[in-house]
Amino acid sequence: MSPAAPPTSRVTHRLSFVDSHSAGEPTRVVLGGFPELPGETLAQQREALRGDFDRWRTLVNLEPRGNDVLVGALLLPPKAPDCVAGVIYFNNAGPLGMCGHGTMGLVSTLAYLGRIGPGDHRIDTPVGVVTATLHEDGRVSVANVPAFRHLKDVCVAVPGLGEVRGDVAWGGNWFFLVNVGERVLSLENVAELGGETLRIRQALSEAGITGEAGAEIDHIELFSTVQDSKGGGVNRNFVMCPGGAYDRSPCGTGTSAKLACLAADGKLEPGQVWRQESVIGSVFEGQYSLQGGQVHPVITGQAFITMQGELIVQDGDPFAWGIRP
Ligand code: PYC
Repeated sequence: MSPAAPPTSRVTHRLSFVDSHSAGEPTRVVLGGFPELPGETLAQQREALRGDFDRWRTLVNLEPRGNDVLVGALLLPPKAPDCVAGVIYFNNAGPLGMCGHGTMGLVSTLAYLGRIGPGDHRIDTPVGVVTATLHEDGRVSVANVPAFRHLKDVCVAVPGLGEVRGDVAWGGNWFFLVNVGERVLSLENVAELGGETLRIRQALSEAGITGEAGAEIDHIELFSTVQDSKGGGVNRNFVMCPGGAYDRSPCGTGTSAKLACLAADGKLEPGQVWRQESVIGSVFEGQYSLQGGQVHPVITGQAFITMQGELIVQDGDPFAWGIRP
């Protein structure tokens, strides 16, 4: 009997990566090994990823190498001038527009690799250029794309919940933001919150309620304000992401959408700091400036590197491209 081929001879692909988490939400930056995506713009390249190259997304993000919470960040040459990097974000459901926590992870990864230092860095994304500032203490501020409220106080009938009211807002992704008053948003009730937000999303879709130009509202954000022992207000959120996993961080694009709603209601002045807690108690700070009447959010948080290595594909692995339906 001839001996089995040594495992290394069966390796067909190697993808180098660095993992991090930002306020608890993981990001996997793919540095190399991904095939070239066709397209003149990052938006076109994102559509190529959604189409013919989708199995590369599932290889990176899905089990057995990834999980439902993980956000992938494919590092690419930028298309826009003066950018330090281009990036396409994606999760277990498909490509994302922008990703706030992912940008903190990307910037911290580039710093960890010694490719950038403290200062301002322009990053090209499929929804526009964002500027991220790496601070001396390791925190990252992301000057996001302009955010705005599209619809106020929309009512949707949700099975088991009755009429749910919320605002539709853009913060780099589309959000439906629901005020749940003083309800406790915590790790103890994430299963219940997850079920409710998925039902809200389904109800919005069935009712034909969308973002601008019929865009799907794929993120649902519940928010509460609870008084702390000193009489101050603690702002928490629970954000359901497109693939059915909740955001462990306060969600950079979700916090941006929230700032747009606060600005539209006259509840937050330009430059005023908004502390947004996540359902796990981690914090992003947000503030905005008004430029030409548009809300320009800046979200600050910190990412930590957790892992570095290679994703390996071996010939004959039935789950090489992820565990998919
Ligand atoms: O931080 O913007 C964000 C985000 C989007 C999805 C998960 N996190």
